Amino acid sequence: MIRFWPATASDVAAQVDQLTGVLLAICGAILLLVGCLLLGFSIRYRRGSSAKRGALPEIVSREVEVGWTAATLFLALFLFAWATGMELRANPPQPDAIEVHVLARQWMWKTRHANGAQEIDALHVPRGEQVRLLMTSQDVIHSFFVPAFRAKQDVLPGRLTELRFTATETGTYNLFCAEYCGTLHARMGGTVTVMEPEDFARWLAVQPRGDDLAREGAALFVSLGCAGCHGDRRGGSATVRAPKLEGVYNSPVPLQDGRVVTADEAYLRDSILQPRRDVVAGFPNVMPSFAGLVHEEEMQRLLAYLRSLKDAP
Ligand code: HEC
Ligand SMILES: [Cu+2]
Repeated sequence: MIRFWPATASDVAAQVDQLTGVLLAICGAILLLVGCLLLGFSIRYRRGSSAKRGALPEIVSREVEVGWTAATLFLALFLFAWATGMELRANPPQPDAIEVHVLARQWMWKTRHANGAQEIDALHVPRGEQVRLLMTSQDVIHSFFVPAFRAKQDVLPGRLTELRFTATETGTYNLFCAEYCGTLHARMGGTVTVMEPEDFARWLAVQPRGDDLAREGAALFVSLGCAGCHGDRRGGSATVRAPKLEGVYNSPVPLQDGRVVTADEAYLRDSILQPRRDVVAGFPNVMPSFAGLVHEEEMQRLLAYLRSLKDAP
């Protein structure tokens, strides 16, 4: 069966459809107008017809010209304001959003829930709760696209991108890669299954899993040698003066060059891969770069660990 319109399964889907419908209608009207004029003039001024030719008649006054230029300008501005406003208001971040790490590679999607449950080319989410995807790619640019949610976001190597959505209808929906990424791009897809929250909790509880992400991250933190500098000074293991990482997540960090940045995931990630870029004020620039030493899945675990570190009371 050919589907002309995807299912409507997220809280923004209906609004996006309205906008798309209006855009289609405007484009259709313009197409129709230009098409009819084209056809009409081709018939009227065909070779050999007796229609009057010669200099343009002066019927198009200046007012009309100014009028239609202004009208199309305002139409364009109106569409811009509408679309941008919708985008900005859609899915404001919620603190209790469900977080899922997504790793894209040629040609599959790996998703990982906070408790360590992993899926391949599949994602299970509860209905009615915001889902926050933290995405990165292991190779080339991909794009995470779920038409039923009207949700799409590029997934880039070496960078963390974020996509938030709230599903409103249970069911199974298509997931596509929407950025050409090589031979099997067309088959790089999967499904997103939306379940009732109770069913989702039950599903999540019975998934096979390793340790949770944060625990695995804690082990990496020691094995990679981070703890040697960032470790607990009371324990005496730290030899270099390095900032304490407890409670750093989402807090403001003053940098050497005077800027103050918020330590979100992207900042933490950059701090590990490019420590020279944002040096914390008052600390020596001695942290080595871990680029090439920490692969993306390890980075997910490290970030989960860093975020789990609460400020000691
Ligand atoms: C040789 C000592 C050393 C090692 C090893 C080290 N760091 Fe650092 N780290 C530092 C120093 C010094 C700073 C502060 C200066 C800067 O920002 O570069 C820092 C800064 C950071 C920051 C930013 C902190 C803030 O308050 O904004 C993070 C996050 C971080 N390190 C994580 C790690 C992780 C994860 C590892 C292991 C993969 C690691 N570090 C290994 C010394 C080290
Ligand atoms: Cu792809």
